[in-house]
Amino acid sequence: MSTASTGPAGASTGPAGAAPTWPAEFAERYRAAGWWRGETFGGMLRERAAAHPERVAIVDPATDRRWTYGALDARADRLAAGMAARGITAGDRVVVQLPNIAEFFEVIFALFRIGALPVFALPAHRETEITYFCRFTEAAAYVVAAEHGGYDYRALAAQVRAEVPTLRHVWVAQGDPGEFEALADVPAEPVDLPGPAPHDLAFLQLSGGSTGVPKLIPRTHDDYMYSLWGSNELCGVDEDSVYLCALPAAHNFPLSSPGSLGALYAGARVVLCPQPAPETAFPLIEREGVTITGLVPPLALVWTEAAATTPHDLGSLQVLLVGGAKFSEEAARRVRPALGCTLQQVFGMAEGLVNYTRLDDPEETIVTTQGRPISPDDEIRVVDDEDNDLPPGSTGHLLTRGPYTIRGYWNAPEHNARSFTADGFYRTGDIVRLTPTGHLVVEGRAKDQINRGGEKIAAEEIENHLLAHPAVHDANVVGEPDPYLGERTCAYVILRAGAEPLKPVAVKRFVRERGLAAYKVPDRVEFVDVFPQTGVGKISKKDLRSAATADPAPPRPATP
Ligand code: OOB
Repeated sequence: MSTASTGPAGASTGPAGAAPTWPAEFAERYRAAGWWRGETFGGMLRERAAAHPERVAIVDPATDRRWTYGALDARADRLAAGMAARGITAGDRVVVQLPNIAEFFEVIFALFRIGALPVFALPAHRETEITYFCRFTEAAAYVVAAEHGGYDYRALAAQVRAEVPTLRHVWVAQGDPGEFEALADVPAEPVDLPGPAPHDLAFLQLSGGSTGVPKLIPRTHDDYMYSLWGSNELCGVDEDSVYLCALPAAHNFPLSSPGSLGALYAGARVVLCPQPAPETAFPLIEREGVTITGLVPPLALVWTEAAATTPHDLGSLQVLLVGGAKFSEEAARRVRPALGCTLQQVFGMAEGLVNYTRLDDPEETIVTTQGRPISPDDEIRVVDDEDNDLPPGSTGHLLTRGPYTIRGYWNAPEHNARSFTADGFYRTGDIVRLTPTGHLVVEGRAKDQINRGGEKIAAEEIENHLLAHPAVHDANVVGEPDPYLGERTCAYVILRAGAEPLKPVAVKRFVRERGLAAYKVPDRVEFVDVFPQTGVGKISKKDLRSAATADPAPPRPATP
């Protein structure tokens, strides 16, 4: 793997890998300030297991398993030994696509122990996305569950393996492994592994993105660990906390804000929720005494409604984190009365910066803002289109730099030149306003992305798939308001002259059959003759968005 500097000026490439990292003076500052504690994930788990081996770390209700810290630690050692014996070494990439099952943690801690890098795919990803992740990262292995949600991941793995020559192993957790090796057969007698250094890369997270293909986000042990303990302090997570992981475990929000990894850092308990509907989550909250969890806005709405009639006692719940997309003030006001807990808004991004409303903020601040940064060293700039700082209180582009915000994507020099300023600020693509108390209010988005109830869709990615249809001349994808999801996708399509007329459903099927996650299939397809243009003749997405909003599709029941 090349370690040449690939980033903008102001960033340097260290031993962390093929991505720009923090310049030495920043790294020194963050260490001196105590933000970077010099810990690794493997070492952290070892310490927690030594301190309280018998405390329960992971509860997996679907299979009725409860792993103590001692058990998780020992399992990670054994799995690391087995993976190492199969040739997985430090720096190797391993695509991990697991549902919310205990093996997720066994696998990632085994990889952390080796210094191999999990690449965090989501269960919703399909052939197109997984093939891309495996190919782009030259992944050595791919870990799946046999089946989940009625979908056979072995069939997906067979397709991916046929296309990606670097993929030496597919390991299947739970169920019949088919033609592949069962994850349960991999563990071996523990061996001594040198392990990574705190400033090394720990894993690659996926960007929500606004480009044709997702970018990969390189996070180090030092920086991510800070976002965990920093979050724990602000969310009141300590060793008596019980965190319910209701969203897909690999997403940055339930992983680290403060998430499952924050809970493990604190020596607390993680309860894995197989799916986030109240029927599944509420009995678990009651049974396990859950104290804190995180949801995207559409789910938070469903929970507040369901709480009114539930027979389950939700009294243990102290904090509900809501983030991933804008939570409306009206919905935010309903949380405390309905669920009897404190709402904490989270405005975060897998690239780094995470903002929280504070538990002791006035209720008005909690319901009207998206919080303020974790760290005193998080630098926030609100700028105009030319990167000029705007007067306090103005609405503008959010740029940020800090001790847990990346300085560049993995192996993406061209994107990096665009997504980061010369002095290392990340261009979030979010339009925000800063209140006098230093809280951020998210006012909109400049990036060409649809935020479908917290799931991010890059317009360009879907447009490229639409353009692959032989009857499609041109396509533009925009977001339109949705009462439940916040936004949903609308594809405007111009057909080729003389092409057979198409039905919207055929276009949707075409996109789905290209092997994409279901949430990326356009909710609505409209055929048009021309696209509106701007003064200089560019296609005006702004006008398309207004058209979609002015002439919305009829409301329909939606799923997040
Ligand atoms: C979280 O991470 P990502 O990487 O999936 O998405 C980041 C983007 C932000 O740039 C922003 O556009 C949007 O999602 N977003 C919000 C928001 N939280 C995220 N927009 C409005 N209000 C909010 N509260 O989504 C994520 C990562 C860590 C913690 C929480 C969310």
